Amino acid sequence: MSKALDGVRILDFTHVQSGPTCTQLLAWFGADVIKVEKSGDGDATRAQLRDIPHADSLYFTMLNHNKRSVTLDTKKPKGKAVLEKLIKTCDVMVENFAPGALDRMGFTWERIQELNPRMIVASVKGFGPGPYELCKVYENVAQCAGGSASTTGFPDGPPMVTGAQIGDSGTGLHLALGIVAALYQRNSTGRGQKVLAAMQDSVLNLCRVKLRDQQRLERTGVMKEYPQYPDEHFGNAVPRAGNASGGGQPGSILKCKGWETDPNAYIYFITQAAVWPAVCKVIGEESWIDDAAYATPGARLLHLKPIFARIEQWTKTKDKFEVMEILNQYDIPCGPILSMKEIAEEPSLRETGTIVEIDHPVRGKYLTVGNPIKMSDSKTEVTRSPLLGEHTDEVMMQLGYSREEIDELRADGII
Ligand code: CAO
Repeated sequence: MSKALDGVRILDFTHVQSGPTCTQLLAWFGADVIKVEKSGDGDATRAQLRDIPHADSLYFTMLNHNKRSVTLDTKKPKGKAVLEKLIKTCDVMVENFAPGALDRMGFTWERIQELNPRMIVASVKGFGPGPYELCKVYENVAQCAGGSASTTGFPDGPPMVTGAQIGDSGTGLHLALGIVAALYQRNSTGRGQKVLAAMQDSVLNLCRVKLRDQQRLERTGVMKEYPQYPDEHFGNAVPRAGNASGGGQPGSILKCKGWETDPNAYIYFITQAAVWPAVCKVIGEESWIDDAAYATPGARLLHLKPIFARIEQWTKTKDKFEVMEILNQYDIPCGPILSMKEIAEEPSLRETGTIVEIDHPVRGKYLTVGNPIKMSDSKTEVTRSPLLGEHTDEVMMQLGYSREEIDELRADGII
């Protein structure tokens, strides 16, 4: 079967997490992704958080599937000459070096344009143009600068980062969309262009509802679905809302049977207005259906804490899967808090290819997250990540280098 991005060749100059997640997605859509790494150690993540001596780490393997790996010293003149050939034969260069690194290497936008006017140059940077544009940035810096940390956590606690890698993987996802759009535009213009996804911007994009709330707060001085309402004072910035729902339907995380010993015996419970009578029936509070204090969504906002406390009395009598089963009979939206262990073992996620088992020649079998985007005409087959430099000779030959030239470049420490 053909793939959506068949024929697209990516010069993957990315490292760590943000850039590699982007190029991995493009590879899953069928692009030929050539990862260029420093000879010697390659991408630093190959050796980070290692669980098996001498084997590429899970950090690396889980971000670099379906790619080819080439080692190349792009700071030496002979290495630059190889990179120039790659630029001439690729459609997209993706990079997430520290600001200025590509220019210092001699590959400015103008130089790349000279070599290949159709080349799309896609970059992840920590910040867009402005006071912080030269800063190096990792995941949690982006979460803090993008509005996520100040709005995550409990009202009486410090700002909090989330386990979801919205700064790195989130930005990679944004960049991938920019690349695909630029490829589409190139069909009509014939030209490449620069694509920038800044981590701060991407996090902020994912925190859009909190900028909504900032403006609501400034206009009305209160947000009735937040846990601070009605008893506490709102300051001048969006406060942390604990586990309150970010939308118009109040929700909370509630204990289920076994919570005393199981840290994940919880369920997210949403008191959607349309099913309020069903909620009352399920928890045994049928009088609340017509009681003026509870009958309307507006009235309930004054009593969310006691309402969720009463619902929790009920959820505590059942395990989270029983709660889920019962609530779904009434279309009451809810979600069990699943541990990574439960997710890894979930058969339906294996069947859809969302969780995939991969065999690696050095580390053996491991689990990874497959392509979360499913396409009917471009199926993803996840293949293992490349060993460092595994495809150097193959790619060099495709670029027209002879066996002797390759051996000479290797002897010179270029590849
Ligand atoms: N051959 C020779 N040199 C190479 C090379 C190659 N194949 N590939 C990279 N290099 C060089 C770069 O040119 C750079 O050299 P200079 O500093 O002399 O210009 C050097 O390697 C290191 O690049 P770096 O500064 O990007 O790497 P770092 O480990 O110091 O910083 C990071 C890492 C992530 C903080 C930085 O790259 C960054 O801020 N990137 C943008 C934001 C980003 O993507 N952050 C998310 C990372 S994922 O958590």
